[in-house]
Amino acid sequence: MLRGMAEPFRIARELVELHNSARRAELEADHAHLGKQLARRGLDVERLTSAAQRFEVAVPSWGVGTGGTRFARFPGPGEPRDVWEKLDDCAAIHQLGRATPRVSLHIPWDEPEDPAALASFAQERGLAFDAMNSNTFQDFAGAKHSYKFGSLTHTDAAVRQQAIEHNLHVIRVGERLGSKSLTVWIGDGGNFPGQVHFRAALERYLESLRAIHARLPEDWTLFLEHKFYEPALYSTVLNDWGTSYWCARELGERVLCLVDLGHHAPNTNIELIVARLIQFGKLGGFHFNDSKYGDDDLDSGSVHPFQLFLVFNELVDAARRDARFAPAYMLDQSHNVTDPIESLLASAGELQRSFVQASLVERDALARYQQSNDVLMAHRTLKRAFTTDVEPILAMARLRSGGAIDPIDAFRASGYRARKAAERPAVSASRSGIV
Ligand code: RM4
Ligand code: RM4
Ligand code: MN
Ligand code: MN
Repeated sequence: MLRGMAEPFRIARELVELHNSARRAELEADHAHLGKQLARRGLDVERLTSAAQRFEVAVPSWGVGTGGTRFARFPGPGEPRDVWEKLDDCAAIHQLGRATPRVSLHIPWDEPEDPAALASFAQERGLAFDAMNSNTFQDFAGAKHSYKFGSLTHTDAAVRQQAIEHNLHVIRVGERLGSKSLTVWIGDGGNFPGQVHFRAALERYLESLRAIHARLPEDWTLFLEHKFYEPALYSTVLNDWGTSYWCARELGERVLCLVDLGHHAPNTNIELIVARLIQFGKLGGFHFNDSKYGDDDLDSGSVHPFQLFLVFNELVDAARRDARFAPAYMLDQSHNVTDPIESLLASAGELQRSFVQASLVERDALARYQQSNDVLMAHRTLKRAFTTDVEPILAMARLRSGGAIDPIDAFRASGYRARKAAERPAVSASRSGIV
């Protein structure tokens, strides 16, 4: 780590204050006006603003680097070159948006040589660590066995053992960072009919997960992340939420399902899956993103904002019924053509927006319309919440939490990216990547 030559550039507090002072009066007027409108519906704008202030979503360490497709990657200027610089970017995101105090690390992409040093580096920047992510979907230099034909479900026990040990290593790193959960996503599956014995592969998955679960620290949670295709393009081992649910149930109480919005076929009713997993007590967390065709190609809320709202509608409903309900929220998206910091700021804001809109749903009225089969009015109840412009609540939440009223404007005005481009000359092999 070549750190310490010159202090890296940080966005000055005064810049954020200047930004806010130019916008504060208009925001106060808009917030007060929205407050009056919401009061007519029996809603308290102050409570909603505090709820928005409490909303948190973790950012993925890999998300601050530019992503790519299987055709090409077009690196952006000033990209972070190591985990330290990634944390600097995550700190800038949290400084302006105030909704992302935790970072989710991918090992070995962001393997810290010294976890204790990384933990205090993060703490100095007001950051902590969220779920750890293991990576057995590619080969790394020095590995004895290849994952070309699978990892935790490989036909060869020695390969499975290597993948198990990797996950245990990730847990150990996470313990030193203060993380409390491990997310396991594998690329295992088949490209040809006949290649994989479906049931035998799932048995091997369970056996490997049992070995990891046996060594899970007592206060940790294990998240199983399903995905219906890619990199395996004919079948995957943990292909859908039903399989994930069954495995989580077989494995034990501290094993929960994680829903990545991009890991379903187009048109899948994801909010219904969310409701089912809540009902069965197995919803552990989310990877948020959006997509038109597949996986994490697009930013949260950019193509299907109504779907995002409907997902949060289930989450808010569940939280009202059970105060302990608190799934882990993470962003997991590939930023190929935008500045990753801007995309992450915007995406965290989109989640917050959906959360606040879902909090506006008049649930007693909705229950009455459902009971009497008043279909149109039930639907309109949701639409009324969804079509409310809650931006003044989001902006006020940021202002009150010490962030920027318009974080993307403030980010651009700060000149952060240009400064980083000067500070961080490109290196040829950046380890940040997302598929
Ligand atoms: C594209 C398209 C082109 C091919 C590239 C590599 O999807 O099919 O024809 O040249 O892939
Ligand atoms: C996968 C999956 C994992 C993520 C990797 C990079 O599709 O979403 O959660 O860690 O991509
Ligand atoms: Mn994911
Ligand atoms: Mn994905």
